[in-house]
Amino acid sequence: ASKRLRVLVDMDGVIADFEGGFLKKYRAKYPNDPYITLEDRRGFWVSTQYGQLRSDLCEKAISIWESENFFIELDPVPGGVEAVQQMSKMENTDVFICTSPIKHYRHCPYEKYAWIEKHLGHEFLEQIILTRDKTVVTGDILIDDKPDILGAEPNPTWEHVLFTACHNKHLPPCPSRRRLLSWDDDWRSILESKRH
Ligand code: DGP
Repeated sequence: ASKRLRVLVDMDGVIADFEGGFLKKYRAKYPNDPYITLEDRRGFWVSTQYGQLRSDLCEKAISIWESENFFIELDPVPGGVEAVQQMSKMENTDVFICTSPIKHYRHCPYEKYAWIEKHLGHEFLEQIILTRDKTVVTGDILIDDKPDILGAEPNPTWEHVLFTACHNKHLPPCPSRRRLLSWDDDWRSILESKRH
């Protein structure tokens, strides 16, 4: 006996494997340049860490996700599509995919729609929120792998649940922030805890 629960689910790093797709295409395009294994990734911004490795690698990294077919060809994160399907079938639950497109807009926004259609179905196109500022979107939960989600609204309505990714798994534990270690983790309990 309560209102509907609104769950916002990030795309890259949460349901679409941005890091794995990036590394595979970077190594294919630049086979003679150094790279950072997923084990050694630190920090949300891939281009920042590549630029620290060698300054010219920053723009080489950027060239990968600005390329046609980068976003549409990302593999699903294990269990992510299934979890989103299951939560969207739950009673009194609305699920939205809340994702920030890159500013090089030639391919990314189109391919994000195409990825959702391919993996979640045509009906799920109704559930897409493309925004560079997630703080102005209202919801009960935001499942996102980015540690710091800031924007125009200093007090977002949602609780940010940090989804574990290669770049954030070494961050010191923060008692006030809940984590999902993977889609095998207990996301159902987190949803239920917000239904009051
Ligand atoms: P989101 O996961 O919704 O917060 O979107 C962030 C996007 O930025 C996602 O497509 C991954 C991408 N990204 C990762 N590293 C970098 C980077 O170093 N520079 C830029 N411009 N985008 C990056």
